[in-house]
Amino acid sequence: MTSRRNFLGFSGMSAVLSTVAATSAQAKSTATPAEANQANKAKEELGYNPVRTPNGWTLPYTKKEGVKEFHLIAEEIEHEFAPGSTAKCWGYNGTTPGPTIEAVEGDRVRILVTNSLKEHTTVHWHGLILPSGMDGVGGLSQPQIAPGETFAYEFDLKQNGTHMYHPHADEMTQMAFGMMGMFIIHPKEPEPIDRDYCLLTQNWAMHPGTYRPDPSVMVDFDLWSFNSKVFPAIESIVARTGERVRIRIGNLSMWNHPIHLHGTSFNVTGSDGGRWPKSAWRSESTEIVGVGQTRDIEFVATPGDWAFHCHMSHHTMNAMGHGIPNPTGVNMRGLEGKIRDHLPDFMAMGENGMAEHQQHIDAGHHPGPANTLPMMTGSGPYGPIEMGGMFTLVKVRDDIAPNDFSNPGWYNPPTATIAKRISSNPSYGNPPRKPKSG
Ligand SMILES: [Cu+2]
Repeated sequence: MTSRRNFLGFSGMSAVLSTVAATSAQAKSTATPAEANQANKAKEELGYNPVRTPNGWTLPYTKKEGVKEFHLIAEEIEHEFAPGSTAKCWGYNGTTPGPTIEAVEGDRVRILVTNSLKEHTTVHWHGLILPSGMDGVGGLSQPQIAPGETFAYEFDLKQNGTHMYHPHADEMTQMAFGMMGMFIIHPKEPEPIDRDYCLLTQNWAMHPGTYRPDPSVMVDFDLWSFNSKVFPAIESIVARTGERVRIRIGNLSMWNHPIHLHGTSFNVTGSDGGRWPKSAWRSESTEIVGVGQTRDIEFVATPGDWAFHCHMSHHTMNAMGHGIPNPTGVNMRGLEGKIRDHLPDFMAMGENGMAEHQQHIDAGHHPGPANTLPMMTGSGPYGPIEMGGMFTLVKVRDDIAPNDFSNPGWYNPPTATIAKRISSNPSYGNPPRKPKSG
């Protein structure tokens, strides 16, 4: 099997190139006007503004004698991270992440869990205050749910906030394969939020050329995702100018993620402890969401296309190499022919930095392993964006209808507000440099 490490070693020093053309089109949101109307109706009927799970969905429930009953089914699924990379994953009700569960503080919920896997499982309700026997730790708080069995969890929701669910049975494998979801509990009193989004972070060891995540990997991951998708397949966060937007971020991955939003100073306003009192809010542009934590950020939308991403720069890349010789500054031109005697596919790259990789990918130069995304993907109105992984866009426009979540396309800024070229002469101007001492 080709591992992430040795694959890069032979393919030309640094980048993973793909047989598939880089996906330049952005992920389209699927909301239609009919759905928008439904969302409005839902808001009135529900008494809260439902969360939107980009690329995901919310689990419907039935009300039985005052209890909200949900039904999860744990199962193997075919999952696409972005066009060009699919895998056998495990999830709930046909998706990873599983559907978002949404309810209101004070509700009594019954959650049926059917196990359609070939090994046992449980579900732990991460962050919820509940009876010990409902906590979902296999062997500790309950017998395991054997293949084919259905268990019922039932408890009162005694809090509000941004929570998660995941197995507490063969966790290393089941979570590495994608079994996780968000559990949002709204307060009884509606909150002054216009658009409420939730994103769950995860990492995947999808080694180049393979079709199933590797659960044994601890640090050297290939894909970094929001709601199990990687850029450019992650739906944009859409808002109308002036709206108050909340993004709830949960982390069930193996790394902490410093989540950064461009163009605004957001407030960190909540967590699994609910919406904090204003005195506890913090103004930030980057907030670390630690493993096992959730964080809510809120901001007032300002027009533009704004990058929203993890600030670990390797987490905004797809499959790439670690621990290989650094090619930057190395003249490889003489070397290329000699190496091709042994490795006909070898292409020297990276002498002047890594940006040329996406150009090679877009030009279709260098076939990489099957089912493997390029390191950098996605193009914007001015060229390659050179991002992948945990990267998406906050798209704010003046003319977006309430509850319209469809992708408005690229922002068209006033001409006077775009950075522009004023010289192509490398000796232009006289930029000051710090004088050499001594
Ligand atoms: Cu990260």
